[in-house]
Amino acid sequence: VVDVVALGESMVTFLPSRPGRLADVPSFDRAIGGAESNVACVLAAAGHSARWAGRVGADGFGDHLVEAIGAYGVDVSAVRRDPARPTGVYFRTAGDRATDAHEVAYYRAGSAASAMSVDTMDLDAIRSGRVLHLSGITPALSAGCLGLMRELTARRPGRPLVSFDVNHRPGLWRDARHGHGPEVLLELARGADLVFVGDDEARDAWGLGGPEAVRAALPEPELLVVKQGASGATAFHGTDATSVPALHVDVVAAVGAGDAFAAGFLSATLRGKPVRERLRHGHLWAAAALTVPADLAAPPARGHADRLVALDDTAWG
Ligand code: KDG
Repeated sequence: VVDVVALGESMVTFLPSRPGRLADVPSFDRAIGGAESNVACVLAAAGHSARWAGRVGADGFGDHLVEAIGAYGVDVSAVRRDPARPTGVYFRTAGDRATDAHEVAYYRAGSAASAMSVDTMDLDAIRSGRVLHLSGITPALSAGCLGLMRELTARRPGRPLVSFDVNHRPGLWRDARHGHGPEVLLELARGADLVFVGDDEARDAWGLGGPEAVRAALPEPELLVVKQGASGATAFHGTDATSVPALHVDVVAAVGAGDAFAAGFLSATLRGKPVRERLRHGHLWAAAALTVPADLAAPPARGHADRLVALDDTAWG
């Protein structure tokens, strides 16, 4: 059994060659993006078995994604090629260091991934891991994608541990006719076993202020992780709450840090680590991603990460 299956849209990502407004950047470097495949890539790089399930076009960008994600050691056998629709791509600018304000231009409407549904995807392959990792980006893509997400988050005996990163992308929901983002995200999160959400997302989407308010609105998941940016993260497990401060790093680009956090937390979960250590692994892996311009950074080596995680509270304060 594969450790983790991650389902979602991956896109070819174009990173700016220099800082500035989208209107002014003259050239871009190709990279890969997609929150869920990022999680799969980081986990595979850390020695876990991971599969990415998605849909890409029968085009060169689709070839590139399948090859590049496969090169991380991720199993891409559940990726479907769509001859009728293109692979999504997106461009972004460099974030302002202080505010991380950056522009994102998506070219993904009508993409191959937006045609994911219960009819076009192999549900057995998607459910075959110990963990199924999903995000709130997928339901924004189309009615069929939302239907697929509802099916995968329905509580059923024998399902894998369902991990859900809320990943609220208001820009993707703005024109969506098939649902209202905040409502859909809350509904899907209720069906998950493990939920990751930023306190900023919870405030913007649901008007909830602070981790306790988020837990009160989301009592169903066995484990709820509320990320509080540079200050840390709090995990709610039953009636327990565990908070761990984040590491202080010089941020180069925040994109991908949430995915790395989820990957680190999931890795420690798969290894049976206690909640505090899972949070610390999340922070360590996020720190690696925060300090590179691309979405993806190599995760810290296992032995090294375990030693850092084992340091006492004074080192983590
Ligand atoms: O978490 C990083 C992602 O935001 C990025 O890779 C693009 O998946 C993406 C999205 O839809 O925003």
